[in-house]
Amino acid sequence: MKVILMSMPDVAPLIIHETAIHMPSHGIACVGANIDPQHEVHIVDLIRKRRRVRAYVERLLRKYQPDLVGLSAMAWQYDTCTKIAKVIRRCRPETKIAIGGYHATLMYDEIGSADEGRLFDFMVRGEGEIVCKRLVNALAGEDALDTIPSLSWRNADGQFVHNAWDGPLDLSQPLELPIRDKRRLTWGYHILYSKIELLETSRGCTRGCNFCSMRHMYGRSFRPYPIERVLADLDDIYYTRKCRWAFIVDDNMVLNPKRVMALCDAIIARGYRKLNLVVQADCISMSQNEEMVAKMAQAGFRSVFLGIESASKKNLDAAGKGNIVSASQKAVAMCHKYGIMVIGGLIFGFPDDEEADIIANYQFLKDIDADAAYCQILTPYPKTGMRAELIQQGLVTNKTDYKKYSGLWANVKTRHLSSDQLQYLFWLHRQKVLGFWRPSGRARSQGRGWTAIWIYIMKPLMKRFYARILKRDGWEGRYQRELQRLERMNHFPDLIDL
Ligand code: B12
Ligand code: SF4
Repeated sequence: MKVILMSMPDVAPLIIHETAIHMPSHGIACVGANIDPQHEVHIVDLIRKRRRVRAYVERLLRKYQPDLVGLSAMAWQYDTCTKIAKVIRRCRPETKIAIGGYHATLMYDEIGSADEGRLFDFMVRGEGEIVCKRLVNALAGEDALDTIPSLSWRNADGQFVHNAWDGPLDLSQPLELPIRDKRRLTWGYHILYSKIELLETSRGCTRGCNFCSMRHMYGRSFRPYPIERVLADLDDIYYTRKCRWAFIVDDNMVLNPKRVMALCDAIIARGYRKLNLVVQADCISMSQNEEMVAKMAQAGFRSVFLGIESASKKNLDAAGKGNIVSASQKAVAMCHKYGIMVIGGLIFGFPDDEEADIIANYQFLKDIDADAAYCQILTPYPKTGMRAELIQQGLVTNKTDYKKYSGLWANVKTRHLSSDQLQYLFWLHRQKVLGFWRPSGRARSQGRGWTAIWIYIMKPLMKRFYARILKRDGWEGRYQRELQRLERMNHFPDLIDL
């Protein structure tokens, strides 16, 4: 069988310009690697082909003539996913199409009964390594569709049959390392123009944030990979791919500090030189475990995405996070003490938010001296507890257009702000309170080249450019330009009219 797995071209630049970070999709790399070796597998990250998506996909289909194309999509990429499925149907009707990833897992019932559901032959719910491996074997006549857990397939009447889920994947079993070799048809992945690869040390999270999709993906579980397997994966990144930056995609790596310390010890013992690790972490674990943070710094952790979410206790309660305000302050201070850069994640648009809360939130990020901001508007992702609550309170203003569910757009209102006001104030106060990015000493030491370009060339030019626009059009005019830019960002001209 010939298989191509694709991730979508849509981007959501919540930290920096959309061209500054392009990382591969770890999902398709893991799924593809575990398909049996007698089949030919290729993977494609369409973020590297954003200019002429349709032409590129058609070229691939003609060249590789796949029997199966697997598409991976989050909620906000589903619209593009259906368009790409249409391109495949038209160009190569004999190719079977499977959809996997977050949207298919959370919305399989709805997709299966909607018109556009006809575009897909299979849906893979949850983790895809074993399901997709068995699906490909079944298409080759060596397995049976009705026995593959978590697979949705069509019966003789064309109706989807949803095989039951059989629990989260056991990560202690032998699983192939993700694809990073020539089976990957796209390349050029980078974080601020340094080559980057992705690494996974665990899956799942047991915390209860009610805006997060994780519980419905994997159940409330935390499953680590064996440390030897993580090291083999890191060796592949460091020695075989000669890559010095690795982004750890774990849902919440720091949940078990003892294990993190054992992992760091193993990485330190390996003696990788100039290794830079980036990870997402929660504030409680980081603030309570100084020894772990110190070890992380020693092992090469340079940047941490910290889920601060809000400076307001009432908002944190609404998010199911508990009061983590002081934990956030402590976690940032702790990271800084050991030279780790903090990208502070904030969420805006909780039910009681007023303009003053938006200002206070940005001010909080500034006061705790986060090195960069990762700010998004509260998004009612499908099947989350937060979505149910917000709908019940009449606060969701866009329930159906998932294309806008990327964190950049206001799909909710608050009790005090309309959706449009929230969108505007979210943007306005970021400009007013945070202003243009001022790289800290930590950021400068991690990227002397690009921070110098930013400080001495880009920033002065942009400042002058925006000052002129501000003078001519005011804040409102500048905002309208920004909205138009965002609207254009994930608009793929050759996918229209499908
Ligand atoms: C790492 C990560 C990031 C990294 C980026 C990594 C990257 N490659 O670009 C950063 C921090 C930059 C990021 C940004 C964003 N992220 Co993010 N991210 C994650 C995280 C933590 C892990 C994703 C991952 O790689 N997992 C490991 C791989 C192996 O698992 P996987 O992708 O699930 O794939 C498995 C299955 O889904 C399935 N599968 C997947 N695709 C396919 C396809 C086929 C054909 C098959 C058969 C199976 C299959 O099999 C895979 C292997 O088991 C998740 C989850 C979480 N806890 O928050 C969120 C998550 C995916 N992100 C999310 C979102 C919304 C975003 C952003 C839009 C902004 C935001 N709000 O944070 C941006 C968009 C980035 C972009 N592409 O432009 C959401 C998606 C929600 C949804 N319902 O759609 C999640 C679930 C978090 C949440 N809010 O709940 N993210
Ligand atoms: S800590 Fe992160 S992964 Fe865990 S539930 Fe909260 S947002 Fe989701």
